[in-house]
Amino acid sequence: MHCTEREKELLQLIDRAKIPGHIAIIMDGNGRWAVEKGLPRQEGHRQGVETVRETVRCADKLGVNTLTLFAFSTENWQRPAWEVNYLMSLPEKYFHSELPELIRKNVQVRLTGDAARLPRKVRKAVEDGREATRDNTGMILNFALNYGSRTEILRAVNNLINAKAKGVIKGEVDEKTFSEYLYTAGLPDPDLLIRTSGEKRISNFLLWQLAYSELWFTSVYWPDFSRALLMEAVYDYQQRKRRFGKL
Ligand code: V0D
Repeated sequence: MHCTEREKELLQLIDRAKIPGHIAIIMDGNGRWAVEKGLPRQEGHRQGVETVRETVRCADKLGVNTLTLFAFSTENWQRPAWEVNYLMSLPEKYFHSELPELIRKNVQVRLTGDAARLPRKVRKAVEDGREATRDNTGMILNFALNYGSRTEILRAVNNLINAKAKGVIKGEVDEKTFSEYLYTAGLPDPDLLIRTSGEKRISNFLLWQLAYSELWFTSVYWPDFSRALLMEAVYDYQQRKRRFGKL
């Protein structure tokens, strides 16, 4: 693999014993990347998939246990139909090119979001990817798809109310029990949240799970996100943790 000087430097600087176990990423700025280059928006999304490919490889190499990628929010349905249609072709394209490598690398694909309300074609692609990697024990690659955090929390509340009525749970609901009713049941909370494209918001992403996460923002658009930036984020995260420990 070809490495830039900064990448080599970061590989030296990063403490392998303190890699964030769970990194979550809001992959923002694909449309703007394309428009600013005079390209159609879908060209940004297409390039965004390339960045997903590289980011997954790099996270896996660094020894990240869980990588969550925010691919499509419940609000994204409000985009023009042609753009939504194009986005909905991406999971299938992604698995067509990446599934052999994911299997070889022992990566397990997971989904976070309301899969039931995705087009059948997308549900099938995602289900096939999940099924093909279900017994893998390496990095968890978790796609947030048709995801909204408030909806997730309300769904948990309603399921808890039903469980309570049936006598499945007794006593007061604690944080651990509540977590088990979220889409992310069984996953650790993110240690590090990365958002690209200069926006400094959480935008209805993992509201409960991000309670104690370190936040890292870059003005770089997602298609230009790189191994070097992922490593910068990890390095920055490690500096913060060290300072926190000394307080
Ligand atoms: C476009 C940047 C991978 C964000 C990344 C349906 C916008 C590329 C997936 C994917 C998208 C999702 C689930 C899965 C496998 C792959 C993806 C969407 C958009 C929206 F199981 N990239 N990607 N999904 N983009």
